[in-house]
Amino acid sequence: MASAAVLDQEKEQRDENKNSGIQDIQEMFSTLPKVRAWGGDSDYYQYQGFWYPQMFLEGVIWSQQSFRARETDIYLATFPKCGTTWLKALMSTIQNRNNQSQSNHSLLTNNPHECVPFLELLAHKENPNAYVESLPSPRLLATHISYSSLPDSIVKTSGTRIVCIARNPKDVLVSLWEFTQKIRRKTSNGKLETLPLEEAFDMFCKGPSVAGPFWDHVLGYWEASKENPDKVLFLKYEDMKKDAEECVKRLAQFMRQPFSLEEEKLGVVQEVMSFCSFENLSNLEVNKSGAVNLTSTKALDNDIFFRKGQVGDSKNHLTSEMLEQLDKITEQKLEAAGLKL
Ligand code: PAP
Repeated sequence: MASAAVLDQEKEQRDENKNSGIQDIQEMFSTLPKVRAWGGDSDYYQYQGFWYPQMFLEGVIWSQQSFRARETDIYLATFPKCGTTWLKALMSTIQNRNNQSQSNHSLLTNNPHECVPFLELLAHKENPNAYVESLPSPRLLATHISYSSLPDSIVKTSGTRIVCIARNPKDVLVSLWEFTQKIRRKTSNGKLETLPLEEAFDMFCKGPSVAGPFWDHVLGYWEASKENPDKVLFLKYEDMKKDAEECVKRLAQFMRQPFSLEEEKLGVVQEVMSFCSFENLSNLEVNKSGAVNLTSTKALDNDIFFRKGQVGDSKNHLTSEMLEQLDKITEQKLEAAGLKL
């Protein structure tokens, strides 16, 4: 057994490594373009063409340096506010449908973000490498990292599967703005920092937001799905709202956990869909009153992940000029690649 002195020495060494790691990262951060955005308490840094708040970026770098994918891993990759919470619920329900029923479903007691963690935020766990290694296969993880910055091993490991969901950017902007309204920094007199919609619009169009620019982010996954449809499945929030059944079946098939004919006959697909619907999830007690610790420092109320869950709410918030401008950017950036949002 190791003596207390040896353990102390090892701990000192670990702390030293950790501190020098932090110093390296801080030096690297000081070379990156940076802005203060979205009324939050963190700077946003531009790294490999995409913007991340410091906590996310530390995780992006950790995952690039240390994370090892497994053949059986399944990833959910999203730009924020495109349907992450919904897809986390659906994917974990599809994956666990044989071990849980409506009465002992893990989503009855956990927000979808607890069931499927964000890879980059696991960096802030006490021992992230050991933690990700301890997760049983097939691992289900989510990420907001751009396709071009994903850890090499996710892209190169032939068996890994990546599901991406995208959404019309006008609704994404409004959803993001409404979400940010609820988590803004407090000023010295205890009031929330103001975040005018015009300012959010400007930031969103220019790029700085979590994993922005939006258009480059979705384009990366769209192109990867065209190149390798067996590895990357590209879904749209609006299609899911229109025909969830078809999307859920495709999703299960892609996850290598297709619904059997027997399951289809028994109505399991409809059960999964209705359990994960906005109406059901947003009315669960856990999502009305609970909170989730996405990082070790910040707990978020579960209800902020459920607002309206509708298509087209942006027209109730954005001016016609804003709507037009966003349409124009979307056309310019995505049309040539054959992507319509
Ligand atoms: P995240 O990336 O921060 O996790 P994400 O879940 O992608 O957020 O987006 C939240 C949006 O999905 C919200 O949209 P809204 O602001 O326009 O209303 C939220 O209401 C919606 N949402 C959450 N759960 C569901 C669901 N089960 N079905 C449909 N939409 C949902």
